[in-house]
Amino acid sequence: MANNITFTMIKPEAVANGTTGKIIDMIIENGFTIKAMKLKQLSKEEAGEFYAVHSERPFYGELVDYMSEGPIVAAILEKDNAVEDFRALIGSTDPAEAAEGTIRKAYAESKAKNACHGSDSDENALIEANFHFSASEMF
Ligand code: IDP
Ligand code: MG
Repeated sequence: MANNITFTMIKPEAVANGTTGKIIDMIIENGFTIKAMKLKQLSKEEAGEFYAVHSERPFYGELVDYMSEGPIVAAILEKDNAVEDFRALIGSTDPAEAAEGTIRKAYAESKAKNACHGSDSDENALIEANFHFSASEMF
């Protein structure tokens, strides 16, 4: 199933401001099947580990604080070409550059608080899915 799954998080500000349902609707309307989903709050340690690839970037501390400030919705999504198609659906990191019809164009507040995560490769999708879910939580 390697190139058929991706991992997403609806980020804390989007959960807090009530857009979870709208984002899930967009995900399903665009042909993704939910294989796993849960509401959870990341500790600072978990957020730091999840985003360890960015640990040398100037925004890393801000990113770790933000991603652990409240609950997120974590999910594994299935679709042919899932990683690429989901990156297209979420849009550019900076909502000012995100295309019409994308999740970030509709719901991101800023380049930092941008509503939704999407894996950037098949390899990372599997790593991220296994970071958040045990086998018994995947359907
Ligand atoms: P992505 O989420 O579109 O893959 P990445 O470059 O992997 O973007 O960055 C991870 C996350 O870090 C972004 O989604 C955003 O929340 C945050 N981020 C990225 N660039 C900046 C920045 O320049 N300032 C503040 N936060 C940023
Ligand atoms: Mg990324």
